[in-house]
This record gives sequence, structure tokens and C-alpha cells, in this order.
Amino acid sequence: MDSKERNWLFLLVGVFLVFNIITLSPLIPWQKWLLWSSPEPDQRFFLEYADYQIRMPPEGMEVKVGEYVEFVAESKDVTYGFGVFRQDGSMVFQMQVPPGRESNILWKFAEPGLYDVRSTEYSGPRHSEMYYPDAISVTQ
Ligand SMILES: [Cu+2]
Repeated sequence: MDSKERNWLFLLVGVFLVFNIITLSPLIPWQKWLLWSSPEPDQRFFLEYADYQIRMPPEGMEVKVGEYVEFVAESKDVTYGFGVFRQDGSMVFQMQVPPGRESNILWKFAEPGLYDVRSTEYSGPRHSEMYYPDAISVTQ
């Protein structure tokens, strides 16, 4: 390796380090939330997936705007998805629900309303039945 190549290598390593230090630092507002805090959820909902059905809390899922809610999902057979949708059909968020492990997501709803739940991972012939309108109610 000649000195020109070495200089380029140092420059690349330097750019890599500076880029990562900046983007992972708490100076970036969303990283403060994503990496450097672990808020305790105000509520936790458990979802059980099996045989193309999602068993949700029988008392329903009621959330307040601005509170942290954790969704914990587990599949007993195949890989499903947990997708939350607005009334206009646009997606709020989704996560995969593979079998054999707990999947969880922490969320803070910004707007009140009723939200639908769908499986967002093709899981088999009855996948399209996995639609639960107005499953989550978010109030002010
Ligand atoms: Cu599915």
C-alpha cells in the first residue's frame, strides 16, 4: 500500500467514524428517543396469533394520545404481521410476528381516532381475513 492509498483509507475511516458519531449521538433529536432512552410503557397489550386469527385483549385496546403503549405479539404457527392503519387506509406502523419468539413495539399515538389492525405479512390462504376494523381506540 503506498502513501496515497493509506491516506484515502484514513480519510474513509475518518468519514465513517464522524458520520456514525454524529448520527448516533443524542444531538440528533430522534436518536435521543430511539437509542438513549427506554421509556416505560403506560400500557401493554398482548396479541396472540394462531390459525389466521389474532386474539386481542377482550376488553379492547384503549389508548390516550401521547401515552406510551407497548404491543407484544406472539405467533403459535407461522409468520404474521401486526399492522396498524388509519381510517383512510394509510399505515401507522407495522412489525413482523415470526413464530417462536415475542415481538414487541413501543408506540405513542399522535392523533385520536379509531385504528384498524391487519396482518401485514402474507401468512397463507386465509391471510386476507386477518382484518380487525376499529381495533384500537385512541382518545385525547
Ligand atoms: Cu397474514
